[in-house]
Amino acid sequence: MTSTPDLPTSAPVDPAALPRSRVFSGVQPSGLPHVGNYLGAFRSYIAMQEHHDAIYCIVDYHALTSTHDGELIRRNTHEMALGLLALGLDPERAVLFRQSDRPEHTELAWLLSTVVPVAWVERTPSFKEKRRNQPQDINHGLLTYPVLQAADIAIYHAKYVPVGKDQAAHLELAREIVRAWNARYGDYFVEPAAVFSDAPIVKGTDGVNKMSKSLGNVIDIFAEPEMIRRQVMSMVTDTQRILRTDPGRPEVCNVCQLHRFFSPTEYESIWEGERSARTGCVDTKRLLADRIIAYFAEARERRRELAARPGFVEEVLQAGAARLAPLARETMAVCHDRMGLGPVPR
Ligand code: AQP
Repeated sequence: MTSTPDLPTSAPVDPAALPRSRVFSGVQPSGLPHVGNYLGAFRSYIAMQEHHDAIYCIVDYHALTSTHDGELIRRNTHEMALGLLALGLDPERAVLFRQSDRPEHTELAWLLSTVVPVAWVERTPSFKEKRRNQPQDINHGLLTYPVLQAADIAIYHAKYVPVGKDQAAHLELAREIVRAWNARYGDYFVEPAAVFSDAPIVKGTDGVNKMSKSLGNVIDIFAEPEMIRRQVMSMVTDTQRILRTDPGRPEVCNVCQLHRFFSPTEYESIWEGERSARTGCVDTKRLLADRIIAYFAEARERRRELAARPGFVEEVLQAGAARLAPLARETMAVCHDRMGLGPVPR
C-alpha cells in the first residue's frame, strides 16, 4: 500500500523518533568513504539499523555511469562494504548487499521508466552537473540514473531513505515516479521520504563545493593518519582572514564547521578563539586533524581486523542479496501481473 510520509524533507530527523519502518539507502563505489559520506549519510545508516528494518546497498550499477575501470569498481565495492562494516553497520541487524547481485533492480528501472516523461530526468540537477563536469561522457545511464535509484528504493517498499541533501531532488523524483506508476497500475509502491542528518551538505577541502569523491576534495576516513593530516591542512578556511591577527568568522569557515561534529563539547571555545584571533587557522586545522584521526581510530582498527578475515565481506554481501531475493521477486511478480507481462492467466 502507498503511504504518504508525514516527514518534513528539509529538517534533520532523529531516526529513533520515527515509527519502525523499512529503510533503504545506497552508496556508489566510485571512490573510498569520506567524511562527507559519513556525516551526511553513514551515521544515519548506523543509527537507523537500531530501530528500523534497514537495507543498505553498494550501488555498483550506478557507479558505471562515471567509472569505467571494472577492476577499480570491484575493489571500491569491496572497500566501501568493508568501511561500512568497520564503522558499525551490523549485518545481523541490517542487510548489506551489492546492487548487481539483485539484477531485478534494473528490470524494475525499465518498467518504471515507461511512466517517466523524459523531461523529468532531463531537469535533474545532478544530470545538469554531470553535463558540466564530464562533458566528454554524457552516457544514457546518467540520464536514467534517478529511475534506477527509484527502483532501488521501491523494489523493497522502503519508506525512509537516509541521504545527503545532494540527493533531495532524486528523492523528490522517486516520489513522483512511484506516484505515476501507482496512478497507472493501481496503488502498490510506497512514496519514499528522504531523511537528512544535521550535516546535510559537507563542504570539501576547497571550502566551496560539496565534498565529493569525483572532485578530489575529500577527507578520507580510512587513509593513514598522515594523509588525513595533509588533507585537513590543505583545507580552505575563511578567505577574508588574511593576517593571523584578523578576526575569523567560524560561521563561514569549513574547518570550524567540522569542529561542530568532531569537537562537539569544545567547538564553541574553538570558535571563540577564531573570532578573537587568539588562535590562527593553522592551529584550528591541526586540532581538527587530531580529532578526525582520533574519532575514526577505532573504525580504522576494526577495518584492519575485518580485512584480515578472508572472504568475510563477500559472505556478508552475498548473504544480504540472498535475504532480499524473496522480496525482490515478489515485487517483480506483482509488476508483471499488473503491467501485463507473461502469459494470459487461465
Ligand atoms: N559532501 C557530502 N555531504 C553530505 N552527504 C554526502 N554524501 C556524499 N557526499 C556528501 C552522501 O553520501 C551518500 C553516498 O553518496 P554516494 O557516494 O553514493 O554519491 P554522491 O553523493 O555522488 O557522493 P560523491 O562523493 O559526490 O560521489 P561522486 O563524486 O562519485 O559523485 C549519499 O547519501 C550522499 O548524499
